[in-house]
Amino acid sequence: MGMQNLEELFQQKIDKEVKIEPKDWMPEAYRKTNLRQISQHAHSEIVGMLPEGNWISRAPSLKRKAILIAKVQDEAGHGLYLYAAAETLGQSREQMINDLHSGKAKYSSIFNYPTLTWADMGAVGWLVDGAAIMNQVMLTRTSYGPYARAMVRICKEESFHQRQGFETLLVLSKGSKEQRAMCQDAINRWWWPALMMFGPRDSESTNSDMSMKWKIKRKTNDELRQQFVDMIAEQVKLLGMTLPDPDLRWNESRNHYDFGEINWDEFWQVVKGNGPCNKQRLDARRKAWEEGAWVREAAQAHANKQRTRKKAA
Ligand code: FAQ
Repeated sequence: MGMQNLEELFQQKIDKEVKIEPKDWMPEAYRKTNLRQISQHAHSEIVGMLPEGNWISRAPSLKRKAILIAKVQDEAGHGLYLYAAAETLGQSREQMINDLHSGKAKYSSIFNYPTLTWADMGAVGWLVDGAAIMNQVMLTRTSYGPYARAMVRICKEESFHQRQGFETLLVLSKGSKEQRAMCQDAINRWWWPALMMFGPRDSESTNSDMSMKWKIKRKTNDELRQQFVDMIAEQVKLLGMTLPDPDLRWNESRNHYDFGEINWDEFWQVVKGNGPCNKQRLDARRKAWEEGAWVREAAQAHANKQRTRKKAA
């Protein structure tokens, strides 16, 4: 069968909502963009453990500490399902991790901001996990089977993460004057970076057209960002707090909230590696990889022994 026919059949499958599975024929560009997105998503989950890990030893109570540990552990699990999904596209996990450590692969801009106070744990849960879910609910229906299936479980866990973040802030919002100020300050610092998580404006989004055609993405960056603003602009009222945007207001004719201009310079600086914590995050990951070498070697030696024993038996 000619290449063109294969591509037509492939697109027909996509249009009929048939999932693409690892052994199916797929255009090389489809394989590559899935590998890019899934591996970057996996890296985000793993790097995303660092800002929250920072507060495990300082959580204000045993209960809060147990919750935070569970959340950070969930992120590790998400990273692992996603690496496994990406591996089905023919790249080894080691290669993906090398690409992260060398700076070749991206991870979400959001994790290059510092977590300065306990209220940041609430703001990260509410806003960062909130933005993540908005994007990931769409991805449960993405066209590549292994990615879609990983997303179903991830979304269940993320919704618990978002609720715990909101509840953390709700407690602070009812607390002392200092606690309320800490809550507002965390919202002020995380709001704009959370909006940047959805990626560049549609007009600047290089991958969107093909990803929409192939149903890897089902909503554009701007559509998801708007949906997120509409949700958070209402939820913030329950906290008795405000969002740091003087242009935020309900627009009757659009049936959406209008909001101010994102600082795209800042976004691209962070994506290029010049955000407040980029260096710290990559250094931490490289160090963890080096210090974990003996565990990987021991696991490999054990697997080899098992194999030789099985052969001998
Ligand atoms: N940061 O053409 P597009 C989490 C890059 S949630 C850095 O629009 P695309 C949970 C983009 O890669 C966070 N780079 O790209 C958690 C591309 O460059 P490339 C992770 C960004 O792929 C919570 C270029 O800009 N979630 O981890 C960003 O169609 C709390 C042009 O952009 C996901 O990864 C950014 N924000 O759309 C964990 C979801 N935005 O690759 C711990 C899956 C864009 O061509 C604690 N990913 N770029 O060199 C996606 O849905 C998509 O990849 C988008 C970007 C929507 C992020």
